Amino acid sequence: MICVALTVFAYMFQAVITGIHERTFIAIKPDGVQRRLVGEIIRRFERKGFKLVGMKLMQASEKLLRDHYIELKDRPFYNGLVKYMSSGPLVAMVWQGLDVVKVTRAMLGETNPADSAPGTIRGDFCVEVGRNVIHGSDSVESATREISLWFHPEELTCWNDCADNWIYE
Ligand code: D4T
Repeated sequence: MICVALTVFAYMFQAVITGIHERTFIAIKPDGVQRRLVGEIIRRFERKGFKLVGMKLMQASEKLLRDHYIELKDRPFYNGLVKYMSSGPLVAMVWQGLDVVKVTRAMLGETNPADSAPGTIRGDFCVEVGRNVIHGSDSVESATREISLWFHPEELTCWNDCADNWIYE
């Protein structure tokens, strides 16, 4: 019930929610889907202890991607990035948990896979910045914006996690 109220509140007021209800937007990019990395990536977040509250396989429109990457619109790679991201299906997800934005960014690795440590997703599964397999929101504010861009409130599911007492003290 609290979770549903927080979801509606976050959508109505673009409110930033932290603590164990913090959420982030993660997308397995078209190269991640084509390379059959979906199961491996989801497994990592699940085993960490985060909770999946939204997921869909979709081919995103150029319009959605232009909005998503609006801050990069003046960068030389922007058009190529939008084309690649719209070129095939991706998996859009919302994950929830304590410090989920910061922790999932660490699990992703650096934007450039060459700078990503082994053990991170980009460090383990890719080599070039333009095919870096996964996106994750870089701040709680970006997460709020991105979740409302990619998901309708009713597409997010609040569910009781029976492992909560073993993940949080
Ligand atoms: P995303 O947003 O995909 O999680 O990436 P980051 O948050 O780690 O990095 P970003 O916003 O700076 O870049 C977005 C996206 O653009 C691609 N890119 C980036 C690229 O193709 N060429 C480049 O030179 C850079 C810097 C990769 C990620």
